[in-house]
Amino acid sequence: MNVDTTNMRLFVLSTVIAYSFLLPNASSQTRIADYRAGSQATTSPLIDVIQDGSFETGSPNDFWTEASLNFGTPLCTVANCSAGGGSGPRTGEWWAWFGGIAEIEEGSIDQNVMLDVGTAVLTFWLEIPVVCDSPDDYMEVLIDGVQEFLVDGTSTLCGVSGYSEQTVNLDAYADGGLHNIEFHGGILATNGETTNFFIDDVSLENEEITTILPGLDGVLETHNLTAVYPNPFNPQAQFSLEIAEQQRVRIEMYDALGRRVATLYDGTLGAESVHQFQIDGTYLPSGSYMVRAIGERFADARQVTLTK
Ligand SMILES: [Ca+2]
Repeated sequence: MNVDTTNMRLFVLSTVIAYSFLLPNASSQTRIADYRAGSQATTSPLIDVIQDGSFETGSPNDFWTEASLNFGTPLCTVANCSAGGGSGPRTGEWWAWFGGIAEIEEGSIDQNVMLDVGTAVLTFWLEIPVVCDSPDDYMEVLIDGVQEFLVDGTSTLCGVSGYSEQTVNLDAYADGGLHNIEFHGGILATNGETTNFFIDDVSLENEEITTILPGLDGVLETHNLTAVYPNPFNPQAQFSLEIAEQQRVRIEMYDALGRRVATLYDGTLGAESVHQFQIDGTYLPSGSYMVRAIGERFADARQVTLTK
């Protein structure tokens, strides 16, 4: 079988897009390479790290630590506590009720959660079904003892029937560590009545963000970055990059001290072509260099030596 290699070669050449660069003098580039600037982030699915956010394992609870000055626990069912002049639970049979007595009352529920590095958003549902007794009555959310949410007796939700959704950004705590989340209420019964804060359906959605640093080879099998050739070179060399999917790509060149000496390309590259890059080290000193290519779905690097 005869293969028309002439036509095949023409076809390959026709898909090559060439880029050529004259590299600047490295001595004029004093900026230390910021490796994070060349990083990319990938995210994982949202994971709710709260255990039993609807309190349906009841009391004593398997996941929440409970405390209440007058009742032993803020966790309630209608059978145990009545509906408190409001909805009772939002879902299921159990909810957390802070208040419920015309005396000084303090209650809390808390649990420890592990948060991956990334984002974290706390969501819960709040109802304050009866007219608030005192502006000083309050319910707060504490993370590691730090107040991140507060509602008190001045809230427009006082006396409103029905739950409303509350969200609190907790990104600052998404650091790969263990954190304590606590709902805590204090009722003073200043005017001889109570204030009721109802909580149900707590979730804490954590989205892990993984940073992929440039230079990690073969993160995804979606590209082909050739070696730089010739190697060693003087003063010109070339390499090519082929990618499986169109994406934004940045190609940078670093010296042996990690200083970026050139940005060879920063923009969108198509998948239909072999992209050929030529570098010219006329104004660079001899030495070892690294060419890093960072796309949205890959990162790769090649070493090359300039010998004059
Ligand atoms: Ca519930």
